[in-house]
Amino acid sequence: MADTAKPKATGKTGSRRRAARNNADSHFNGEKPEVLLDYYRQMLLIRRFEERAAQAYTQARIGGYCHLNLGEEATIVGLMEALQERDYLFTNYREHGYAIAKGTHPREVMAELYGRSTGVSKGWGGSMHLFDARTRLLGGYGIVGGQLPLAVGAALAITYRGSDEVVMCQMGDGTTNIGAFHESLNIASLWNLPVIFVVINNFTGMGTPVERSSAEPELYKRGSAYRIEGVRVDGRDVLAVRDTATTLVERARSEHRPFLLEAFSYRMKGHSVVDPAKYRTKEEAEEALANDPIAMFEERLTEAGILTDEIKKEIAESVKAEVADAADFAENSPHPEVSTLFDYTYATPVANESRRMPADPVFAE
Ligand SMILES: Cc1ncc(C[n+]2csc(CCOP(=O)(O)OP(=O)(O)O)c2C)c(N)n1
Repeated sequence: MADTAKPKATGKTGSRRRAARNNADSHFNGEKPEVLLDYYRQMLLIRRFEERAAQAYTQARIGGYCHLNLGEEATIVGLMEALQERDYLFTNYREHGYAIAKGTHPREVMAELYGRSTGVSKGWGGSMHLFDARTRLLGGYGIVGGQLPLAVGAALAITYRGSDEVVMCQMGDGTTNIGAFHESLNIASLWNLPVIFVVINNFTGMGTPVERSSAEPELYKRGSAYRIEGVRVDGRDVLAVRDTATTLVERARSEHRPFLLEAFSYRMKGHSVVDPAKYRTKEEAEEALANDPIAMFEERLTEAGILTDEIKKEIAESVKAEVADAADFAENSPHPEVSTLFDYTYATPVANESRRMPADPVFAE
């Protein structure tokens, strides 16, 4: 699967590559090549990870729901580059790539998808509920909009303690129509909380286009009723996302204000792994593939002489190995003990917590 989606060789001649290298600055305004290649690698890692997850799902290695970040890689890497390590992140259920880019090891993410005890949520969360306090990823939520009030609460805690972290709260376009969106934006603005609401506009909430669900389809404007400044960015462009998000993150930190960032990109597959996306026309499906952010970045890097065939091969191989290692790790990890089912339900032990499972005899010794 990963092989068929391998980036195409560009076939540029050496002299053209050299000439292009001289143009690198005009393409990228003095960006360091190693930084650009790191972004490229991160994006490719997320792509290959997700492809492998899709494969594992169809082989019944992964259960439950599974939503992929295919097509959103530039947005994810750009957003995570804008955060400091101490900043908090809340996401919806489409979050594998965010966890990896925020610093969780791909092994622990894959193991969680497989429901193994070595997973980042000890195997009890699954695809939609990745949680990593070490990297300050505070979930992974399956309820549309469920993450928003919690993100606002985290921002309130930051303000209450007088510290200088910010909260980023990611969501999909469809989420802007849920009540929690409006309640959360209202309180965040009223109480001057440092939270960046990021709307990933992939133009579709499950199978419903934005224009059919939002009276204001220009989503960055949807905070205006709450006096929240909104900005739209091309989510296919990792550098544009990084720069725009960095400005908002730093403004939230210094001005103690919420902001709304809309990043648009294309969902390359269906809503979840099991959705064949039959509601899309052939043209729409082709349009999504033509807007592949990795292919676009690869072309720019190649034009600038930063991504040579050799480097491309090297990165592709190391990414392939890392994903294979993550899948092997997951495959060979144990399932969690049933007796630990309630261990992570509450922060503190609960006096009458039941250890009895439905299949256990009621009067067991
Ligand atoms: C409260 C609630 N209502 C409905 C659902 C079912 N549901 C799951 S995903 C989804 C669409 C959300 O679309 P969007 O916010 O655009 O996010 P995307 O899937 O595009 O990332 C819906 C309606 C849900 N999980 N929670």
